[in-house]
Amino acid sequence: MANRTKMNWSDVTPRPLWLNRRALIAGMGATALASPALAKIAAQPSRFSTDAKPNTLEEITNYNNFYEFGWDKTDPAANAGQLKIDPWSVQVDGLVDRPGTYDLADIMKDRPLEERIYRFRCVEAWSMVIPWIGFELAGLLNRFGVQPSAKYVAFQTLHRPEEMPGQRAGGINWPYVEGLRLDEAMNPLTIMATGLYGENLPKQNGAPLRLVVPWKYGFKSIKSIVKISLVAEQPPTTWQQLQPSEYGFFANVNPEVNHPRWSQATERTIGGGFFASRKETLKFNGYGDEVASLYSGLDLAKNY
Ligand SMILES: Nc1nc2c(c(=O)[nH]1)N[C@H]1C(S)=C(S)[C@@H](COP(=O)(O)O)O[C@H]1N2
Ligand SMILES: [Mo]
Repeated sequence: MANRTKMNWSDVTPRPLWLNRRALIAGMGATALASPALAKIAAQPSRFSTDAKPNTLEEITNYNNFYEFGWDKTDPAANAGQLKIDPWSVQVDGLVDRPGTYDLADIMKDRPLEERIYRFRCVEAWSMVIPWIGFELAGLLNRFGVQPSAKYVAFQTLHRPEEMPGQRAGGINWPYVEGLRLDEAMNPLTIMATGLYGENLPKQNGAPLRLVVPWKYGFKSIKSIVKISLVAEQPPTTWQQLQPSEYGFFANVNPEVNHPRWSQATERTIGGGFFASRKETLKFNGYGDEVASLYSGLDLAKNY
């Protein structure tokens, strides 16, 4: 992992891409044109960032999984424009000293924003590299006073069928829910993303606030979060509820444990046009130095 703490933010910025505002607006859908110009977010680079070349903004905002807006990869870019993200608040409850409903500005208050260029691996065996802007979840949770009896964190996405056509269809038991063990949530790699490529998060990527857990399959990285609960028992998660034989609670990226219907040994890297290719999938998506110790003694084939 490169140590970037001595570099300037501009040193890790793929400049031409950052300036490609037209692609961003196109990716956000037509309604974005009505919203005020996005301010460039000032963020510090991180030693956790990968050296790998990020995907383009165009790729990151036009090849999405966000089933609230449809099942096809291009549906979120086409449909997420209608999502209203202002005002936005997050309910915090369960085993905390300071439960409440916090508005987004309050959630972000005093959170140091960093750029985290992370590998992102979907359980469907495709991958990207994404330059997130966000803050460590641990710092946010600590603000609420996590009680010793809390062992897991549960997250919930917005449920607003008027703006989310996928929620008017069946298939999933809405709202989308996810969860982490408390030590996973407190790991410094775990962030809440509020932006990418130095701009506010596009709606199709989970605006205004989404989880990013880079050593786990993408479905753990729940989007457009409205509720965070500290709980004692392992919480239900959307994909585990839907198909428990295929999707587990842990969902750590693991080339040695195949999905029942496909291999997880390799992944298709999105982008590169004609040269789009496959690469070997890395255990914990390459973040083993930081997270493997969380799972010592755990049978990862059983706890998939
Ligand atoms: N609420 C919600 N969160 C979600 C999803 C979803 O459908 N709904 N899809 C998940 C899946 S399967 C993946 S791979 C990632 C995709 O994130 P991206 O579109 O920003 O690349 O979001 C995850 N978070
Ligand atoms: Mo995914």
